[in-house]
Amino acid sequence: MTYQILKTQISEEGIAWLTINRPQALNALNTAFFDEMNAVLDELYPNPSIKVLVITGEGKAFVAGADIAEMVNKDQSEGQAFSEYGQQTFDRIERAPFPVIAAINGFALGGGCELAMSCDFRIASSKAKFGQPEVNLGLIPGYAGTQRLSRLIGMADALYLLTTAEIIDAQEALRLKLVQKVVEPENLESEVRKIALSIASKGPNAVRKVKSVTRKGFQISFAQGSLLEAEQFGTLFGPGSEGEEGMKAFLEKRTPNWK
Ligand code: CO8
Repeated sequence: MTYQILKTQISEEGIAWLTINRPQALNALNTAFFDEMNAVLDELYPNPSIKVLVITGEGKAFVAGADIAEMVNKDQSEGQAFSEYGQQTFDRIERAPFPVIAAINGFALGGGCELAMSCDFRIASSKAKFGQPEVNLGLIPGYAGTQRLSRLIGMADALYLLTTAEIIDAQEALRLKLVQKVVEPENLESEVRKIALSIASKGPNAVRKVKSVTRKGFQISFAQGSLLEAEQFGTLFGPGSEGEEGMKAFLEKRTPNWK
C-alpha cells in the first residue's frame, strides 16, 4: 500500500519510524489516517525483526486531535462508528508485540493525546503541549482517552484536565507522569533513537514478553498476572534459549549474541 499521510522508515536495527505527515491540518486524525495506520500495523505485526515502533508528527504538531472538519457532519451512529474505529486502532497500537514510543514534537491534543497514551511511553519536546479539549467543542474524548488518562495519571488529575480542557506544557505533563522524559526540540529525534536502539540491543524475546506480560497483567488479577509471568519466565530458559545466552554472556563477560 502507498501511504498519503504516513511516512514509514525501518532501520537495519529494526526501529520502525512512523511520521504522521499532514502538517497543513496539524496532523488531525481522519479516516484515511486510521486506514493507513491499520495497514502499517498489518505489515509490522507479523515481522519478527521489528524491535521498536516510534510514532511522531511532522511540523509543529504531534497530532492536534481528531479531524474536526470530518466529524462535524456525522450523525449519532456515524460518530459512534468513528469512535469505535479509532479505539480499535489504538488498541492495536497498545497490544503491538513490540514496544511503541510516542515522540511528541508539538501539540498532542484530544485524539493526539489519546494516540500518545496508547503508546507504551512518551518522550516529549519541551515545546510539546498536551490536553483533552473536547468539552470546548461540546464533545468528550472518543479514542478511550477517558479510560487511559485516568489509568495513567490518576482520577483527579484526569478529571481536572478533562473538565477544564486546560492545555498543559511538557514540564507539567512530566510532573503528572503523562510523559516520561522532556528534551530540547532539537534533541527529540536523537534521544528517542537512542532509547529505541537501547531497547533493540536487549534480548528480543524478553523485550516482547515483558511488554505483553505487563500489559496483559493489567487487565487480569494480580494472581493471574503473576502466573502468566512465571509461565513466560520459564519459556526463556533451557538449552538454546535467549535466557541461557544472556546469562552465559554475563558470566563469560561478553556481549550476548541474540539470535
Ligand atoms: N481538526 C481539523 N483541523 C484542524 C485541527 C483539528 N483537530 N486542528 C487544527 N486544524 C487545522 C486548522 O483548522 C487550520 O486549518 P486552516 O489552515 O485550513 O485554517 C490548520 O490546522 C492550522 O491550525 P491553526 O491555524 O488553528 O493553528 P494555530 O497554531 O493557530 O493553533 C491549535 C493551533 C491551538 C492546536 C488549534 O489548531 C486548535 O485549537 N486545534 C483544535 C484542537 C482541538 O480541539 N482538538 C481536539 C479535537 S476533538 C478530538 O480530538 C476528539 C477525539 C475523539 C474523537 C472520537 C471520534 C468520534
